[in-house]
Amino acid sequence: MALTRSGRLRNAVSCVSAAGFQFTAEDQPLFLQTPRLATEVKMIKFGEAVEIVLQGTSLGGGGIDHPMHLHGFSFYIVGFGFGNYNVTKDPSTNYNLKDPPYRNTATVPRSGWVAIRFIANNPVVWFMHCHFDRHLTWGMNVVFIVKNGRGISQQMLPPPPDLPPCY
Ligand SMILES: [Cu+2]
Repeated sequence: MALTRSGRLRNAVSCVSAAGFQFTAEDQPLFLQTPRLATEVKMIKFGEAVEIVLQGTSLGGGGIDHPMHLHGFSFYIVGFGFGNYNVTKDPSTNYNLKDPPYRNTATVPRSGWVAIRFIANNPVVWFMHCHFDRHLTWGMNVVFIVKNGRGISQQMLPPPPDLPPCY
């Protein structure tokens, strides 16, 4: 599964598409069967409008649907489709901006994609992951760090004074 975000990261997806990578092709390069060990953290400014497109792939024999859950926010499911997400076509043809569902979990269809949107107004570290535990352990997850805003109510609370220290 590939993850993108509007702005810079959406442009990154355009680059991938321009290179001709087919996320849902029958045959994928063998090296993609082995995930790369990494710490994936995306920084988000407080109050930023975030759009994430979750792209399903054909890795692992075509895969299955993935229930992707985001902690800390509910989001609008603004679009979905099958095959590769097309950054120039899909927002105008496969998005529902009139009455999108409001959820905290969205199913990425097998060999398809889903687009979600939320306002990052809850500063702290948040986890987004596939709700199949097996997939979670395989690395189908990401961490978002929503930065503090300027207002006092837009910032993470400090630790309580009686919080035990780490040793
Ligand atoms: Cu999954």
